[in-house]
Amino acid sequence: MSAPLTHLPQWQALAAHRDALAGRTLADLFAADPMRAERLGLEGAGLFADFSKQRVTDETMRLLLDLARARDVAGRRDAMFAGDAINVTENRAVLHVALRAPKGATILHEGENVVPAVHDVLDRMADFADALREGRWRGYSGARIRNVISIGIGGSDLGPIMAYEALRGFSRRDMVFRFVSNVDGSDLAEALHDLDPAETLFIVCSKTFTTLETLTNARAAREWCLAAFGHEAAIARHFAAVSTNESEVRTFGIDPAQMFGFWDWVGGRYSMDSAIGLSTMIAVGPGNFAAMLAGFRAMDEHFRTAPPERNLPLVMGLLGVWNTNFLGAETVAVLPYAQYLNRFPAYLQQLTMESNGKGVTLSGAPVDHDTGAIFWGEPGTNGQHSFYQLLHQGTRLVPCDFIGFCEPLSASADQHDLLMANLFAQGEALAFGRSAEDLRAEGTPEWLVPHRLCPGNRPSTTILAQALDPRTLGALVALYEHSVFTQGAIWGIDSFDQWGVELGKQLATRIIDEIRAGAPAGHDPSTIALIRRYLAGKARP
Ligand code: G6Q
Repeated sequence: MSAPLTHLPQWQALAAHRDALAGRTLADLFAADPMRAERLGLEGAGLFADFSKQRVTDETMRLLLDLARARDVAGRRDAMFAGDAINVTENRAVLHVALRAPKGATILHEGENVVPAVHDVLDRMADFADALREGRWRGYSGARIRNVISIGIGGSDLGPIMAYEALRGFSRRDMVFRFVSNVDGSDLAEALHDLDPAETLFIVCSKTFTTLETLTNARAAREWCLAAFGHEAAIARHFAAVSTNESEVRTFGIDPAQMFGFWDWVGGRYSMDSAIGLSTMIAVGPGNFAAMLAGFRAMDEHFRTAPPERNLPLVMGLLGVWNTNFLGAETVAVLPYAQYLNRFPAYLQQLTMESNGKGVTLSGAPVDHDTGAIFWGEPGTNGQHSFYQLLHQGTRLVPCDFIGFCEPLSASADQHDLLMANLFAQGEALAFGRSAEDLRAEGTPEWLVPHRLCPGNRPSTTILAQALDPRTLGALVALYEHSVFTQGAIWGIDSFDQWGVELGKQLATRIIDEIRAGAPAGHDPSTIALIRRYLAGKARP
């Protein structure tokens, strides 16, 4: 792996192939090969993905798979499943796949099978979730718990909130679930403003239990509880913790009996299926949580065993490399046609951008190519009435991931048909556009033709599943996890660290002291002037 990636013959073959393909549009590719939709439709773990609207040919796929072989993606995948310390900069194993391993499986970490411990925690979570759902777990005053507030940030928040929203249709409708992450006090204030402390349980989710935002919100929540009950003993009935750090959990005052653990081999953004998903389990019940884990597991197995050319995450990851490095796309739009997936793009932003937003290789050398794309998106059809204009006629190439489901969860069948018709229409319009000839034939005046023309040739993937149920959600998340893995393996970067977020944290810690002292110092002139202006504004009556 020492030669720079772009010097590899497999990379250069792809670059030459891209040049040879130049000028051939998606319309040309479909005209020459009407069967491509069949060949480029892949299935796995209950998901179907149509890759035929990507700007590739069989030759592109062959060359991409050559690249995957040259970069030993399969070997690195096996190393992940074997518990090797593939997070090299933190010297850690990356074993989120163990979180969904079945009871009885063996996954070794430093010689020890971690699966029994995973299932012990899952069993404890299930007992606690059932006790809450059945009203056996009562608050300090004896009232039934009706509100669950999850406090966490980043990987300890985005997964739980996304999963809760996604599976709302499966959740307890007589309970309230809210998620607080921002250190902006208004986040907690809004979450609590209409709640009765006697009926409210806080789950403090923090792997390290030292994160400033989470601990600040947790302390404020504690004060809110103490103000209501006037007694420390109330905390034990109204707080649970999810963490790897038992001593900090104790110091905070949460009884370890209500602590649910996980391990340093679970990265924050890969933790929604660990105890970090406790709020999800309380909302949807242990049975549905187990179904979600089964979905994750099915995709893990597919990724591990499916042949490369039929391997969904591998192919999806490789197509991302193709779009980023060979077609020059800078972003990926994630467009779920499911309102319940409204937090899915935000979840994916962390999964993809914190994982693959890296500028050096595993050995510390600067990369000589682009890495992770910018992920963004909104549920369809809302996005159609805002930013899709740029997708259709703008100057940038934005590959899109459309996600849709055959069965509606709550909409009437008719409304669901309408929703799905929009999804199919968008993929078609992006790929094939609208020609000047068509417009003229329709009677469009000549001066308006260039404005109405849609050039097409804009790539997309459409992911279709039967229904947005727990199992499908697990499979969908695992699909993106392993696609991110594939890209990281091709680029030769560490997809599992996140050093870039440290600097801002360190500076903020310094600046808060300076704000409190009213004396900014040691920053650039712009930052000093901004802090001074803030201090002056704050002092104003
Ligand atoms: C995720 C990151 C990061 C982390 C948060 C919260 O991969 O490491 O988003 O999840 O900073 O950290 P704690 O769980 O330790 O509070």
